[in-house]
Amino acid sequence: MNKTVTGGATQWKAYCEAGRARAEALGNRGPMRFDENGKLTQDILDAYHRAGFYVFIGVLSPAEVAELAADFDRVLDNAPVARGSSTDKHGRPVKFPGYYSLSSDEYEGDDSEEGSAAVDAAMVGLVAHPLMIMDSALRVYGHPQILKMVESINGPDFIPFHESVFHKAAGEGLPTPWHQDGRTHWTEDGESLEQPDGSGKTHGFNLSVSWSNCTVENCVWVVPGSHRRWYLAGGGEFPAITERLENAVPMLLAPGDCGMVNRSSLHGAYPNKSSERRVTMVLGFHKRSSAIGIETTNVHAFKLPGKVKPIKYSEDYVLHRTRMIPLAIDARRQQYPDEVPYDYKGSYLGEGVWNEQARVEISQEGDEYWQRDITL
Ligand SMILES: O=C(O)CCC(=O)C(=O)O
Ligand SMILES: [Fe+2]
Repeated sequence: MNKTVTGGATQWKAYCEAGRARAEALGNRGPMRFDENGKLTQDILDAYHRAGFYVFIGVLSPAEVAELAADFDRVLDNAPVARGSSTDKHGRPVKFPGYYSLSSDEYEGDDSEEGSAAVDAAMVGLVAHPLMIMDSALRVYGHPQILKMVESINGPDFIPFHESVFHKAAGEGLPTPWHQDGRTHWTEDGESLEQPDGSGKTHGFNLSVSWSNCTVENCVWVVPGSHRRWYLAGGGEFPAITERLENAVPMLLAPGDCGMVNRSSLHGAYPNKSSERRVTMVLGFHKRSSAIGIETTNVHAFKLPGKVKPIKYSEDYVLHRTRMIPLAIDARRQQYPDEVPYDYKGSYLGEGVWNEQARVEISQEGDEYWQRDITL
């Protein structure tokens, strides 16, 4: 299957440089470009469907990047001081307890409040459901260019998936194991139901919106073309992240760039041992027709990843969750009155006006908007 490259620091450097050269040669990066019908240009669509990922450069303005970074650093600063703690290191209440994925060796298995290891920001590996936690993230979710791009991939009737912020701290960022996210739309033999041109049922995509430098050392790597076949078919397995796949390509992003990965692609991240942290917000969308009536195991509709529940997606479930799209568009309109907002044509339930009442409604304990996240 995949050939791997092994060795110490020198070989790792060489692997990274070879990966960078493959990334530059792949022809799947550049600014978002649209044709006269407002659709992504065909060369971009072709490159995305061929490689299974695409890098859009310069999507967010430096001002918006700065706002996201500052907002996220406030969230990090308010992380619980220790596992299970309801206060942060400054003694303030944690505004969103339970939404921080905290990881370290000392930390694992230590569930007690007393005697638990202190948490520092570097131990926060993920913050779940940022639309509720960061207004800047909600505004990105309503970004007109991003949504126009999404319409080109999924058609106008697109619906939400799930959102989170990945934080790979400098020097100690944990790896993301090699995996394919899509679990529903494969044949028995592991062939992709998604057609080479993107038609048919799809698993959607993850869009990594970056407000940091995603370098060869800390970024997500993708195996080009791997979205056509499921590694788990016929009792198969994903490679371990200790395996440096010879054909993998780093998804290099500068602050303000967005990397779109087909959820059927094999992707992962090596441990971040570099001096630069990586922060990326992952958001995504599905075709409504790929979700309604589908039975699967949901792994996203929880405060934090790690749980599973069987589910069949009803129209009502999807209509409720889809309200987050017009809400985000409206939140963005209020902050950027000179921008032409995206005109969402899909159906949803509830008011599409962003205000304090909407904020209360989407964060109602036990009925938060993310309780209807859509795993495919
Ligand atoms: O950012 C990462 O390291 C992993 C992201 C990922 O797996 C995804 O977006 O599906
Ligand atoms: Fe993934």
